[in-house]
Amino acid sequence: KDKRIEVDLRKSLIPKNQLEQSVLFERETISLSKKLKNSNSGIIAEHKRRSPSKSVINHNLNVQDVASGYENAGVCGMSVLTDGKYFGGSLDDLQIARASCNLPLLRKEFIIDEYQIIEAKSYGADVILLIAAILTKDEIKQFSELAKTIGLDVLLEVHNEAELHKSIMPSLDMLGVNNRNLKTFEVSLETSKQLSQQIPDDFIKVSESGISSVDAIKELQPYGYKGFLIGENFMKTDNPGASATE
Ligand code: IGP
Repeated sequence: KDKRIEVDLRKSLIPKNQLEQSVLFERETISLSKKLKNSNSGIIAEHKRRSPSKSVINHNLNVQDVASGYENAGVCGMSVLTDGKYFGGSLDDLQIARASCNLPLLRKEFIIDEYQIIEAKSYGADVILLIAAILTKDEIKQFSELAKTIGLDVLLEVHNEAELHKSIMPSLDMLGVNNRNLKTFEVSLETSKQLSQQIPDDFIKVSESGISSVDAIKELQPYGYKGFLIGENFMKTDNPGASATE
């Protein structure tokens, strides 16, 4: 409900057609799914200041340094939290990241309205996240088709079999399995392992959350995972880029 109010407010401040005329909206996007397909350690490194499960992760870094650090580390893509209420992020963070690196950027947000997809592109994103737990099948279809029309990749996030089965459709590029249980905040890589066989081969598989070591990546690769979304483990250090290099 808060998101609804927030989105409606922004919509009245900056109408959609104004976003569509922005310089970044015209920019040619970079495909994260194509990059992951051709990589063998597909790290998507996240900028995350705080989270509901951990509260403060890191408040002392600026987005420029994090973005250029991740790029120098050779990661495949960067995820930028734009949600303010729970994660302390903003659209400014996304725009600053865009100006600071040439990595494909994922707008990490609770998307509930088409407006946020237009917004994602006009602030420099290449990829959007859609969360199956908060969307109907029709919304997933409508939102992912819009994203594809404007040249954005789509990462669809699931937590369980029911969410996965309602979501499989051709307008998605990547299927992400979130290892964090949204109710208990517990993380288990078993979630990724269990759901992997049910994800058709034409989608790039991404494992999200709770990945804290190279060993975890090695453990997940045999299950077909090509992408690994890592936030806290990098952001809790003084130099996220250096931690992503290891
Ligand atoms: C990163 P971690 O455990 O490495 O910090 O997790 C990412 O997967 C997590 O931030 C995330 C998320 C989300 C955040 C996954 N899905 C949806 C907000 C909304």
